[in-house]
Amino acid sequence: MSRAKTGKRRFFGRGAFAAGLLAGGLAFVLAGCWGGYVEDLSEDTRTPVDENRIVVGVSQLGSESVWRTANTASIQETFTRENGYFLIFENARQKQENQIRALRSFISQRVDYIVFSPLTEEGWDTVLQEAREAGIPVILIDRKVRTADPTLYTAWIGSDFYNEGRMAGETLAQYLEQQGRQEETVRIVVLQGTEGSTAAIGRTAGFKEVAGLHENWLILEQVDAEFTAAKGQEEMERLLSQYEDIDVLISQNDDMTFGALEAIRKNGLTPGTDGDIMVISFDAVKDALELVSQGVITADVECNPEQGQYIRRIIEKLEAGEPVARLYFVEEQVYTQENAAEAMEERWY
Ligand code: GZL
Ligand code: ZN
Repeated sequence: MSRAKTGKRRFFGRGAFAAGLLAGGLAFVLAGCWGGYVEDLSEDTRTPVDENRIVVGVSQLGSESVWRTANTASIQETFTRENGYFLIFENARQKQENQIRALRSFISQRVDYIVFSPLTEEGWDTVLQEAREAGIPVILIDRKVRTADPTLYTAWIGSDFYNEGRMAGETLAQYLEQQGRQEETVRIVVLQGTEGSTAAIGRTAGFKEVAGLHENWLILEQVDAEFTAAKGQEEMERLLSQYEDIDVLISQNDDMTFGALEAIRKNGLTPGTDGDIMVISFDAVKDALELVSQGVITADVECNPEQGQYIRRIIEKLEAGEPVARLYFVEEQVYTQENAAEAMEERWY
């Protein structure tokens, strides 16, 4: 719905917003909160939210990993004043209730668009119905919501996590074949990401599909290590104490991998393609690609966090009244010792 066409200019949102800012500022000055110094606000040079700027409310699920930080940076460098946006950015610190509260505040501020990465898939219908009643389009990024009513969001941008899981399995199979290990039992442990998150669900299912094709693969245990380095180390220490022979670690993000590598080394074992434990990871952040080029991590399945421009393109289409697809998959590939070094050059995260 383009603002010009429908005349549906959300001045109220921006107007209220600007008024709020001004009033807030005025109240702040009049209250003498600056220690008695009262600025003559009639000279106020601040530009209220320019009525042609598009107000975007973003609820980011947290800052648990290098990937997440890069995803946030991609959003913040896209929705700038120069690009014609007014960004309201909230970090939910891994709590769904903080995301729901943020979405409700975006609705009451009548933003033009709501963008969020749902921590886990369940429990969003009510707040998404409220956004629809307010006429505010919702764009999902990264993870998905499980809902019986797909019209509750306009579009989703993210990765094909199921395919990421399959790529991890297929790459592991290639390396084991090169090593002639098609017969012996291959004992595998899996560090999963946040339970109930689309990334963990998809990567687990995709890997399992490939594992099912190799009857000599034995998945000893899969455990939620919350996508963090600390939890990854803690759970890997426990797995190493519980199983005397682990051949492969599948770790669903690089942060958990960094923690797990610490645990493996502390246990006196050598991680690596030719070491005691072969490691397959996800995200392919710069520091992990370094380890891939050294053969410490055998393969790293990329998960592209740079979604800001994809979101912007969708918003611009909506502004122009053009139809948008519901699903947008970002490009990504698997990195091994063959291609990790060159990828590191342009990797900024
Ligand atoms: C994947 C994203 C995952 C990353 C982790 O798109 O949801 O969450 O793989 C992040 O690094 O914590
Ligand atoms: Zn073994």
